[in-house]
Amino acid sequence: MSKTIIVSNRLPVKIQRNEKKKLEYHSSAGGLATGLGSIYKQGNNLWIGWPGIVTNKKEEKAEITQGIQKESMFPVFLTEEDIRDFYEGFSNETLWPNFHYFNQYAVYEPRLWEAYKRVNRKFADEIIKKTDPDDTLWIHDYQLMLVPDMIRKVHPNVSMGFFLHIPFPSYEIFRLIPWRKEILHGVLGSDLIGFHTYDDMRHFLSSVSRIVGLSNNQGQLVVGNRRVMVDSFPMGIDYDKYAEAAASPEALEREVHYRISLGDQKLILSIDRLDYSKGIPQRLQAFDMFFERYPQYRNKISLILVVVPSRDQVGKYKELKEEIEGLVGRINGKYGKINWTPIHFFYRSFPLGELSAFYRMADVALVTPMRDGMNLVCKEFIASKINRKGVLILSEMCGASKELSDAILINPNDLNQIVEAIYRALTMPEEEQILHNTNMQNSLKRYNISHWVDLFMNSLNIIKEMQSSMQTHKLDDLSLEKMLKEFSKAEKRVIFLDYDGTLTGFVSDPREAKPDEELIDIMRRLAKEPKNSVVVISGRDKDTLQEWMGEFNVDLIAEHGVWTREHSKDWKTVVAMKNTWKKEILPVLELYVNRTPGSFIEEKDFSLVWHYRKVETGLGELRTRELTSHLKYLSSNSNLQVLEGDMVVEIKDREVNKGRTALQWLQSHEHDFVMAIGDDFTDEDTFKAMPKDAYTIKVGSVTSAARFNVNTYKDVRNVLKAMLAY
Ligand code: GDG
Repeated sequence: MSKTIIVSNRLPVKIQRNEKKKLEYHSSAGGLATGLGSIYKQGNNLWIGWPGIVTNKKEEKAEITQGIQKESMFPVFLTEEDIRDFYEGFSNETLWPNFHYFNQYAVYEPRLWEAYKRVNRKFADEIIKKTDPDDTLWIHDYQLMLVPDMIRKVHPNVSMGFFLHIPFPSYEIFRLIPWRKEILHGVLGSDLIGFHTYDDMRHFLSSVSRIVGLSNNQGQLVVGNRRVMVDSFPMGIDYDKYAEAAASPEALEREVHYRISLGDQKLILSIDRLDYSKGIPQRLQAFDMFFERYPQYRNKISLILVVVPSRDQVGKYKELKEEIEGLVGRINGKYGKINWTPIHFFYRSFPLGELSAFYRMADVALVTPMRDGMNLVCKEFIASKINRKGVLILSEMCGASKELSDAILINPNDLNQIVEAIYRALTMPEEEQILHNTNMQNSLKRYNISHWVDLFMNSLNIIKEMQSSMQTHKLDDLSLEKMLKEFSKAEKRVIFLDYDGTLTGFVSDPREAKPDEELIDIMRRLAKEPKNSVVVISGRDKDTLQEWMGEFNVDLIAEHGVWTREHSKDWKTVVAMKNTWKKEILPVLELYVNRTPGSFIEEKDFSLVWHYRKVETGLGELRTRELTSHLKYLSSNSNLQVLEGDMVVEIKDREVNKGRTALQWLQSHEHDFVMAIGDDFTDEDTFKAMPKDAYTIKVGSVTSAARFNVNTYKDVRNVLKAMLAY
């Protein structure tokens, strides 16, 4: 039976040695662990990761392996050196700052990169040992970005998802990493790549396009012969858990207890892990400014500042801790009174019961990260508001801000705005608070953690089904053999061949795509055989086609079916064609050439083509969108068709297409074997026009009307060579 394996750097378990040096296990109640509990605890499913304890002793490793086995976990053991160079090093000193736009803190050291590769390999090796070919894997986060490709190399068909919990930066930031290409290739080993927000996904796709050279179609990429889907899945929380904890007698009891010490002051809550991405010093500065600007609130409000210890072995984090302590001391010293403390500072973590009492009591939550992939604290605060009173101030740099638009959204760099947001929050009428919180609660209830898990897993299934439905199209050895047999028995064989992308690869200057020696040899031998009728059917102009293919005994169809030429006869047009429309369209295309360096116009007898293969990546795509909508507007009442091809936009008469001309050709020639090969959407018309039993072959692995597909023009040449040799 197939199983599901979750993989993350850290397992959801805490292992400690007690006074008697015996190991104690505490399971973690983090959001991810709760959400994924529905998966990894079922049947023979597993969670693989580091158990959070360093040991070199064989017996202890065996004990831990056994100890967590009953919790469906399997350990990957890391050494002190791994933790230092892979975890604290490359993960937290290279990827974390770069991905959070703190590039000034990022270290780019080859030694750390080597450790990252080494430990990713260590994870991959352990995962591979546990994986069967039909299993499903879900790999989590920035520490393990190379793992998917490492696994894919061993298990080409395994179903594998990857989710990034932190932001994916814009290309301009990501490109700074010397190993950017390897990192992207690593992640692209997955079938489904998930991010918290659409912006993260957009940034990732733009890096893939610029660095790896793969463009996407609505988030789908074709990597080798595999289709990969990229999408956003905003992570939710275990809503009921927080709502129930806040409503529990324990939380109420704690609130009463705290209130006795605090009196009736209003409370502002701030909870984060110690991290520079969370904007804690900026938040404190804004708090200071607030008391300057609104002195009437001195004595009346307090900030509960919870900072959860994290990574405090890393230099930048130590400095941050000292900075926060300094600021808290200064503010408390400046405004504090015997009976009033402006900031209650806790550098530790609290059990859920206490955390929940804080959420419950707070009038305002101040969540102002400089960058945050999602941020769950703000969602937990809203879920804990049983009476729906309370105000959330939220940084627009958090993924959560995309969902929680009912919060007071602020730019964390604008301290003035934070100060005014605090004032607005403290003075917001209760009805308004209830209205906003009701909206946010409804959304958080619906998009909760189990919804997130289901959505991701369903999408992974969909992409796998899509891949397998495409696989049935692959021209495998069996189908090839069958085709060759039919071909050899036939007496009147018709072979339609598209040119660019089918018989040759793409080059940046279309005039340079001349046939090479191998192709010349194939064409000559194919055409020489009297049983074969070869028709080259292309979008090229007739002169180029004649120059390149005229010497062979083949028929030609040029300009997507405008012109036909039976061997050694004259060119003729299929229908009476007009090209007066060109006068009107040409100046429009020229306007776009003027605005887009590197683009150029190709004029054919009955069509016009705007080429952008040499244009800066991104700009070409942008102009294409503008140009096509402009042209579609201009041609709405005419019989013109605007086609987007591979780095081209083509405008032609709607009446003409390859399919129509190919069909006419076929009707006037006898045949007992038909084959058609092509690579782009214009060839789809040819495929559709062919008889049902024809061998239609698409070059590339995208959905097509063709019966079969092959990967590249090289495979096409191999098929033709096999026909010649049969
Ligand atoms: C990363 C991304 C993304 C905090 N203090 C205590 C405590 N917590 C819990 C909170 C919350 C979690 O820690 C923090 O989660 P965040 O999402 O806010 O931030 P990161 O740790 O940076 O998480 C982030 C997340 O991954 C998920 O994808 O949202 O953007 O950076 O659940 O409740 N829990 C307890 N005591 C505390 O004192 N028990």
